[in-house]
Amino acid sequence: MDNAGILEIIHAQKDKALQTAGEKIIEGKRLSFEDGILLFEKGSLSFVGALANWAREKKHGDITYFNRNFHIEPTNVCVFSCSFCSYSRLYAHREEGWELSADQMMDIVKSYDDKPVTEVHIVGGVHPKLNLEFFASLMKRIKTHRPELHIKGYTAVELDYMFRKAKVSTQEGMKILHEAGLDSLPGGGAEIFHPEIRKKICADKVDADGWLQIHETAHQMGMHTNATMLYGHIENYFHRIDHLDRLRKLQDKTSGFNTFIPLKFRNKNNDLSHVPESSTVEDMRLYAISRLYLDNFPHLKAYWPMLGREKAQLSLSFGVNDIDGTIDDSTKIYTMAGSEEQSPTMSTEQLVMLIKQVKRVPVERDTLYHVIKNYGVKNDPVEECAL
Ligand code: V47
Ligand code: SF4
Repeated sequence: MDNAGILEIIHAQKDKALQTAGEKIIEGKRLSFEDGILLFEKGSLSFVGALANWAREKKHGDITYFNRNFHIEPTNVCVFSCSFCSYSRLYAHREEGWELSADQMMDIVKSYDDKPVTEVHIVGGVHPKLNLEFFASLMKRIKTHRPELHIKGYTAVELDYMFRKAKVSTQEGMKILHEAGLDSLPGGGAEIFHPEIRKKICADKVDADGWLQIHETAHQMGMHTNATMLYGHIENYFHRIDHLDRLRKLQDKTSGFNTFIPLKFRNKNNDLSHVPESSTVEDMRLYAISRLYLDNFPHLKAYWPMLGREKAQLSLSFGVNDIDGTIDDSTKIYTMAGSEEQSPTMSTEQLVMLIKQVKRVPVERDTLYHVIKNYGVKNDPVEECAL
């Protein structure tokens, strides 16, 4: 949509405060904390959606990124018991879970030897017996075997535990892992930063300042990281904007975040199962407002194994410009929490079709958003395919 089109939508807006917020966006001015709350309280899906789509197209046009990746989940044994988690098992019940040895994880890496994947995403529970030395040695083995494979690994929650146990500072611990081969950090473990909610859903794990400090340290060392927000449970609009605001502030300081990934709370098999899941309209409004509030984040990702394929397609009109990767059925976090994607795998062709079906341009990227292949070649017909 061009500027005239979006201005028409803004001027047709009857609520004056919303109109002013819309004008700020078009003029390249930053939304205040109060603007963010206002958009959540009063912004219709069509209003915030049109603005977010305008902002997305201004930054990226129709380009929609994906990558070829797989996950390794070393264990689901965890010292913590977050109330939203369907995946973890306490050490006392570890026979119900899994613990992969370094050799088993290397076998997973080797099983991709003939596949053109560019990223391995390593994330799991916080196992009391797996330590910094173990994971540094795993990094070295992966890099020796396949040096060009980008390792995106360990949430700030896993790192905080690992570093404290090894009695090293964040700087020292991060340096050890980075030198061993860790390339970037995923965005997990952020949940909701505000202590009012954090103490109710994940009281014991690293707090907001600790999470942000780990990411800041990674940024200072030249590593890029992602950020997430687990939404749609017991938080309210204030907590969401507070979360986005803390991320925006750190990004102003470091520019180290690549991508923001809202994670929709799924309510099967966990202690928050009584909380209904958010509606699709709320999901799309959240994507849109995230795009608008996080004006300094280059990318907004819809993680399709959690959201489902059709909603991921829809999100591409509400600010999203990335839908993660092929995954290859290598993650259990969302299948165990009730996602409709019970075996999350998409071939590159399916991802390309998914994006083309909603008239966007698929671009395969690596983890750091270097273009590997642009599938938007002129005259390439948009084919239909049953997904
Ligand atoms: O931190 C756990 C979330 C996260 C549930 O950086 C749940 O590219 C919804 O961070 N419902 C881990 N979410 C996964 C993660 C991630 C995923 C994809 C891409 C990237 C990236 C990072 O999963 C946890 C937590 O917020 N989670 N349980 C649940 N029931
Ligand atoms: Fe453990 Fe992560 Fe699950 Fe919390 S969300 S219980 S830290 S695996």
